[in-house]
Amino acid sequence: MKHTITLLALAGALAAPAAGAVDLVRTDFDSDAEGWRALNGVAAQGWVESGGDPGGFFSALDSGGGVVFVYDAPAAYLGDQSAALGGTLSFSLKTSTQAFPMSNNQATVRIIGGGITLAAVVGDAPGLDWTHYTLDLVPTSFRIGDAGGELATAEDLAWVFGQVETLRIRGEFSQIIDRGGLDTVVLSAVPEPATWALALAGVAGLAWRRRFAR
Ligand SMILES: [Ca+2]
Repeated sequence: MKHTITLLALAGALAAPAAGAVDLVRTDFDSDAEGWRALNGVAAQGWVESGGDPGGFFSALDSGGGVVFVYDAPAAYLGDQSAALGGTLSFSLKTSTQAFPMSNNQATVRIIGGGITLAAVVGDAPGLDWTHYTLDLVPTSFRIGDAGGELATAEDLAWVFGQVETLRIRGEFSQIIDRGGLDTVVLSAVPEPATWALALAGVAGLAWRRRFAR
């Protein structure tokens, strides 16, 4: 019975939603663009003081050239981000129009490093008000190259997250000229699997001793 109770308690702890999550890099756009910029067919871009999710946010206006514009992350998100493996990348997006939607078969997030591009489609297109997205940084979230590529492996993720050169979030979702917004970008880590493995081994060991000490 003790085993059952212990394992149920442990299962509950494992299922808890990232209780020990730690922000590794975070952008709230409180006072400026914090190094973010928009690329690929952008007519205008910049920091907006209010109306974000919450507070300030970053905004970009499509130039209408038929190229999907993206938000390009600053240096704080680049380099060795191995600590984020198994964690999440979350962010908020909004758009000015949902007319003439583009197909959603393009990656929402692209993370590039060491010659490999990890591409992830995260949910549906954003709404006219803020839509929050959370991308789990695990192999099943990513495909290689583009949204239609092969599934990424744990090795692919370890390789790319050890040397991130580019991190981009899609900003454009309509075929007509649209204005997009980005806010509250957070790269977070959860307690490492090794920690959980040790905890599990410890509990199992304890249960074993109890069982045979009688
Ligand atoms: Ca904000």
